[in-house]
Amino acid sequence: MARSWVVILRLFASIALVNTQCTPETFATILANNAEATVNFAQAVPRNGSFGQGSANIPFPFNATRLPALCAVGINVKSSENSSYNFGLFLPDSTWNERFLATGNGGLGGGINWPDMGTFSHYGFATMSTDTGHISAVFDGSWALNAPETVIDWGYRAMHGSVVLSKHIITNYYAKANGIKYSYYASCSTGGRQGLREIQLHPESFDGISIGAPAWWTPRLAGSTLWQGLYNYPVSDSKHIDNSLFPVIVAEMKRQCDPQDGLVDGIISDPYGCNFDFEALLCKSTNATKCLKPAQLTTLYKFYNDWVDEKQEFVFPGVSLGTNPAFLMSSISPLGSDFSRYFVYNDTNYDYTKFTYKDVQFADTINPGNATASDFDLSPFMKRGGKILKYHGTADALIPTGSSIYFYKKVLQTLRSKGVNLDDFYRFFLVPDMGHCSGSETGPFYIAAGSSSIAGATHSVPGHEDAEHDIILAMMKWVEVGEAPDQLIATKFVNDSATLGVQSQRPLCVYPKQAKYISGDPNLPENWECKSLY
Ligand SMILES: *[C@@H]1O[C@H](CO)[C@@H](O)[C@H](O)[C@H]1NC(C)=O
Ligand SMILES: *[C@@H]1O[C@H](CO)[C@@H](O)[C@H](O)[C@H]1NC(C)=O
Ligand SMILES: *[C@@H]1O[C@H](CO)[C@@H](O)[C@H](O)[C@H]1NC(C)=O
Ligand SMILES: *[C@@H]1O[C@H](CO)[C@@H](O)[C@H](O)[C@H]1NC(C)=O
Ligand SMILES: *[C@@H]1O[C@H](CO)[C@@H](O)[C@H](O)[C@H]1NC(C)=O
Ligand SMILES: *[C@@H]1O[C@H](CO)[C@@H](O)[C@H](O)[C@H]1NC(C)=O
Ligand SMILES: *[C@@H]1O[C@H](CO)[C@@H](O)[C@H](O)[C@H]1NC(C)=O
Ligand SMILES: [Ca+2]
Repeated sequence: MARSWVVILRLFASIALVNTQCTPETFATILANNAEATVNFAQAVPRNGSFGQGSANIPFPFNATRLPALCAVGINVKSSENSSYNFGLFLPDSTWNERFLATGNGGLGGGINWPDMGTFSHYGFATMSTDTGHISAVFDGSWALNAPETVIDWGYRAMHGSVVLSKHIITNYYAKANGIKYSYYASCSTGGRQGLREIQLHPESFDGISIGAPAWWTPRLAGSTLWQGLYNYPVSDSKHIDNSLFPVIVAEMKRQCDPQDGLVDGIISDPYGCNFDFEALLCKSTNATKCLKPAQLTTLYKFYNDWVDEKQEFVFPGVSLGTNPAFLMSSISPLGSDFSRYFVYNDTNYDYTKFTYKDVQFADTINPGNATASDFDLSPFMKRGGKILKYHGTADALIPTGSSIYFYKKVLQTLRSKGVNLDDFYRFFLVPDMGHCSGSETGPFYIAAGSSSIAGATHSVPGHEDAEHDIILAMMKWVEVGEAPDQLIATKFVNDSATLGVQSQRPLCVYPKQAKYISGDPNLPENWECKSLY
């Protein structure tokens, strides 16, 4: 089955033909009836060529490289009286697979994601990414100050407008009678939120989406990011945990939780099943180092547990056991403080050290840019045949893993009474030990999703370019052939370099199932099985 699938894809790739020129005039003609859209450029890129906008594209300063021969296009769209956004297209020449794939952004950043577009163009997709209406670094939210129209572009408007116009452009550019066969989306983090928001507002946009660690609950995530940083301040306080203790904390979590999942392998496969004894970190004498004092332990408790308000109401999940706390604890992340300053209070001098739950409640009422992807009734997307593959690392310090579990459960609570079986259209995979969107020291994590390119590979999983190992191919197979993935096999390459070969592979299971070790070499996927815990 897997092999014939690849053959089918190759067949599509070989029959697509372009009969239009890659020039600004071509696209100006296609957009002639759209008063808001302007062509910035159209540039032919030869096979194995590169494309990008250099350092002017702050979050994506590196060119996409080793591209298939394609046409790179830039379009500007006026979105209100005083705002506009740009989007870019990579339109493969003879290798077009008659499919469209859009990708997204990271953090609060703005810029066209040419690198991920390049990765996905290798499958044959015509790819698109938008700058969301501004140019900024991932950790910079200052652009939002008194710019409500730009915040709306970032929230959802730029993505939707870009998707609609891209489909129009692609259909006309290739001049194929049947137009686009299938439309997809793949991205992580803010990109995950953008994809979810798009299918909530416009279920018709995509046939399938691959979503990683989505930043879906915007005011809560930003608020919690700030709140978790504030636990550890001021530095002079006895509750402060110094940077030097973070490795000690992670090591103790690994020591206790790694074996509790059934196999000592340096990987905490089930952080939620770990019965962790925090007090094991307590200092045993007054002069002891590499240990915590009682006040510090209280900070740690808060950090690894859900944030609840004074009335014990849930606000946002904490990070999971095994996550390195350095990202949120060693400084106050602008992802939290900039959001309050520039999106909520419009005040550059806002004193974020006074931040409390009341500020989260206020941010909830504003919901800047209407960005929050909290329409849990995904049945319109399901009814049009849409499929969702979602993944989240269990050691994510930027976006707590629990926020994806919470989202999943909310959708379940919304749809189960309607007789829906989530597995029929929405499958969720936890990736043990993976950090934010990609990366793990020892755990297999690589599934060829967006924002996770690997050294020595243009795309996909070298040596395993099939729907069992590659989430993009799994998504296509589910949408186009109707075969859903019961598991995905994640790969760990030696030193994360595809040219050095595979170190280990392991199944990722459809939530809430978990991979359990059977016997034999634990680096081989066949020695694991996906099991229900009850
Ligand atoms: C493709 O381009 C890269 C540089 O991006 C270069 O190192 C490589 O040799 C080129 N390969 C071919 C086949 O031309
Ligand atoms: C990146 O791509 C642009 C556009 O094709 C090109 O002008 C530039 O030279 C490239 N930069 C590098 C470092 O290859
Ligand atoms: C656009 O105009 C409105 C109304 O004058 C103003 O509030 C806003 O700051 C302007 N800029 C943006 C990017 O929204
Ligand atoms: C800040 O500006 C946004 C629009 O950009 C508005 O919705 C919000 O109410 C303002 N905040 C305050 C505290 O006035
Ligand atoms: C702790 O350190 C202080 C100062 O260095 C020293 O005077 C004291 O004897 C030490 N106490 C113990 C129990 O080692
Ligand atoms: C925000 O989006 C929701 C749909 O999720 C819609 O019902 C609502 O009208 C939107 N609000 C604004 C202010 O655009
Ligand atoms: C992997 O990286 C380590 C540390 O940088 C290095 O010592 C080792 O030689 C590398 N392995 C291979 C096969 O390149
Ligand atoms: Ca383990």
